[in-house]
Amino acid sequence: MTYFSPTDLIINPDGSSYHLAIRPDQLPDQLILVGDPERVPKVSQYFDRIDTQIHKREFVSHFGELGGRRLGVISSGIGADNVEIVLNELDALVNIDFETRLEKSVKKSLNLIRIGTSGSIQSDIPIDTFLVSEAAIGFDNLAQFYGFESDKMLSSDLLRDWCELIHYPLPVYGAQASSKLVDQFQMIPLHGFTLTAPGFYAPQGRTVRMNSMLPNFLQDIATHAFDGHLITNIEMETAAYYAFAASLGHEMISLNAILANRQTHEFSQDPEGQIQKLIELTLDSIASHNRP
Ligand code: R1P
Ligand code: URA
Repeated sequence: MTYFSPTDLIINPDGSSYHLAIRPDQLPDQLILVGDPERVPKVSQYFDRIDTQIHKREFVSHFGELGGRRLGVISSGIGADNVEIVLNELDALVNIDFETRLEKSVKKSLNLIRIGTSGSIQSDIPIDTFLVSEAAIGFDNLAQFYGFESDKMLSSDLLRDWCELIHYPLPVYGAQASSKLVDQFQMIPLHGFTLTAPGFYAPQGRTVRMNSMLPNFLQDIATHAFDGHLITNIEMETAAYYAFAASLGHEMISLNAILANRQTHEFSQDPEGQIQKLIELTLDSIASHNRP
């Protein structure tokens, strides 16, 4: 079994993972992942009890119980680079023995649900709706460092052809959601194909005072179907979550509160209310799936 050295897998003196500061004995296997650290108490306020609260940098974790099931919520901050840290450390916490630093022979699978916000790029996907990402394409540079491997990864040949159509010069990657969790969230009628951008402004077709090198980016991705699917929405984490979860053997789904419509230029009048509704829907689903 592979051994991980103290510089490859950094463990804090209290036995917790380097950035998340979580110990293996603390981690529930049902986790909600949010971007904003301030969203963490907005989720955990619904738990029957909170037994663990941890805060390091942008990573805030609350763990507890709901309807007899242990669960937790963790914030990642913004972006795929943070997802890289979160998923590596979550996987290490369950699949590496922190005493011996050896990979465990029997692997554990986590159930991961992102509750995030996103912008629609199709005029018929309105603001103040929820959307399940069935798959996501990542424009960040993680695939240049990781050989993501899973039957959930999208075809790199098809992605290369699509990048030509949308005039995008760099390699991209893509992966699918957990089909088990897609089934669990069938009560959300809107399902789509998500683009994960490496930034909020020009990488999502927004220019404020800086011009974009790809001025037609938004129109190009909105109108050129990938493998028969039009891209529905843009955010900043989902593709990385899907690629890591698929490669490491975890179940993952990304749920989006659509706050912006980039075609009609509308933005939600009540973003916090929308996020709260999505939190309640998600926790109801987790609680009802736990009932015998
Ligand atoms: C940008 O404002 C942030 O909002 C979206 C994007 O993915 C990015 O993280 O998600 P969250 O609301 O979950 O952070
Ligand atoms: N989050 C994003 O990343 N983009 C949007 O347009 C809205 C929320």
